[in-house]
Amino acid sequence: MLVFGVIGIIFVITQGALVWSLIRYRAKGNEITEPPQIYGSNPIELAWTVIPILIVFILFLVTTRTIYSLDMQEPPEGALRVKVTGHQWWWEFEYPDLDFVTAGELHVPKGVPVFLDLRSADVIHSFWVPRLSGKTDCIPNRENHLWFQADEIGTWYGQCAEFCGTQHAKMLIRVISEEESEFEAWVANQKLDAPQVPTPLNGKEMFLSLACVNCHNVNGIMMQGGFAPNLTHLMSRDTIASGAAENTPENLKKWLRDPNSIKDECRMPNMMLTETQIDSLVEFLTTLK
Ligand code: HEC
Ligand SMILES: [Cu+2]
Repeated sequence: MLVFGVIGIIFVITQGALVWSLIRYRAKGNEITEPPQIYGSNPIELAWTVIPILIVFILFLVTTRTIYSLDMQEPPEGALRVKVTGHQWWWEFEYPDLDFVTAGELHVPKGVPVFLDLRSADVIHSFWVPRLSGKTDCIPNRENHLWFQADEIGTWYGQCAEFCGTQHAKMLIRVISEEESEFEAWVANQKLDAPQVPTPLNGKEMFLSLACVNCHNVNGIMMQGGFAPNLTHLMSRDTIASGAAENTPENLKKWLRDPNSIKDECRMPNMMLTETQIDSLVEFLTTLK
């Protein structure tokens, strides 16, 4: 507001002088006379050098103070902490104080500061949800920080903002801010192991028998992966592959038939599965509520 006030006053003075000169010195009739030309008034030269320098100096002081207060390196009191890891081409969200991990969609409670530790598993990515905060890079072997607070309920769309390879454009972010109680319910569910539901088509056995488990973790069922999105509560997400497609059984089938059909060259290989295998896998995946 201070900066706005200062530039507002300058705007009114300069534009006022301009308009006043236009009216006061406009040509009358056909007579064109040049107004007096004045050179080298020391007091005036001095004034319009020193005053702008002072103004710029004050603006510099107040903006650096604000920049430093935004560039917070320690979480503010009561903040929710999330470790964000950028992968080619998906986002991993770990809640260290709550002890679970998810992917693609970041749930936060409304009105609570969220403090992010930003890292990368491979190349440089950049976390950017424009309506919540500025962008901050995720750099391998380095930890950057970012914090934001969503004061309204809603879904806030974001995007990796540092070119990171072929599927950079499909490395989307969704931040879902919800009422405290809804968030608590979501957390309680995320902390649970995968539900043990019967799968008549042998979906679970199929999943365990294939290479899926080398990359994906499903808490309570198989924990030797970790290079790929944790699937324990896959069905609690609205989208798959970091926003590349809606999370529907049809899209899961399409994904398993060939992940490249949704996200070309992505880091999940085409597993050359048969339709029977796919049906049985999707049966299992859709139990992961
Ligand atoms: C070589 C490692 C690897 C193997 C093997 C693998 N996946 Fe994946 N999977 C990935 C990666 C990496 C992604 C994320 C791709 C992206 O979004 O760019 C992924 C994404 C997914 C997703 C979307 C998850 C989400 O939250 O968006 C599902 C579902 C999935 N895989 C299921 C499977 C199943 C079922 C199998 C076994 C048939 C399997 N995957 C085998 C690496 C693997
Ligand atoms: Cu990117």
